[in-house]
Amino acid sequence: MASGPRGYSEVVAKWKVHTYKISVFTGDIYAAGTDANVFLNICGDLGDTGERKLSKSETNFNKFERGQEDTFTIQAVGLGILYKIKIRHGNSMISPDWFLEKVEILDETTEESSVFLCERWLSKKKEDKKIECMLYEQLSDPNSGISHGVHGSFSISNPLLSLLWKFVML
Ligand SMILES: [Ca+2]
Repeated sequence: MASGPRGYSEVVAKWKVHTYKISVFTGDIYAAGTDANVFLNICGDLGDTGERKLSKSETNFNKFERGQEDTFTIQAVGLGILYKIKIRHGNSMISPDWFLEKVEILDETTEESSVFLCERWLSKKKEDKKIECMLYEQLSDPNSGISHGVHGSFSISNPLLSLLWKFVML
């Protein structure tokens, strides 16, 4: 196909399927666990996964229990640099309230990992009574040198900023 469109290989690269390893950490505090369904949407600068249900934990039969790490694998077209996730639960079952510590996502194709701190309740009864939240990437990109490092320590050392950063809600 000598007359094929230019840039074809870049298009293929962008749409190549990536494997994302998702680790969900439930807080180690009283009644932190949930049996409700949990849904996740991962957003990168090239696109998002759409909402995916986290159904089968690869590490635990009963997922999202206190102090646990549950891992899931999903596949999606390359999302680019991950900067935001949206996570929620369906508020089903007897005690759906969930204290989500953090979510870590590893792009197995690029070997880049991203951390999304939550450290709050997703509950109709606690804190702001929301069961969904938007979390932004907090840690600096380990591959990108000093300027990101400065940014990272600034956001940690400034309590107000880190609080705002942590609780950016829908
Ligand atoms: Ca559970």
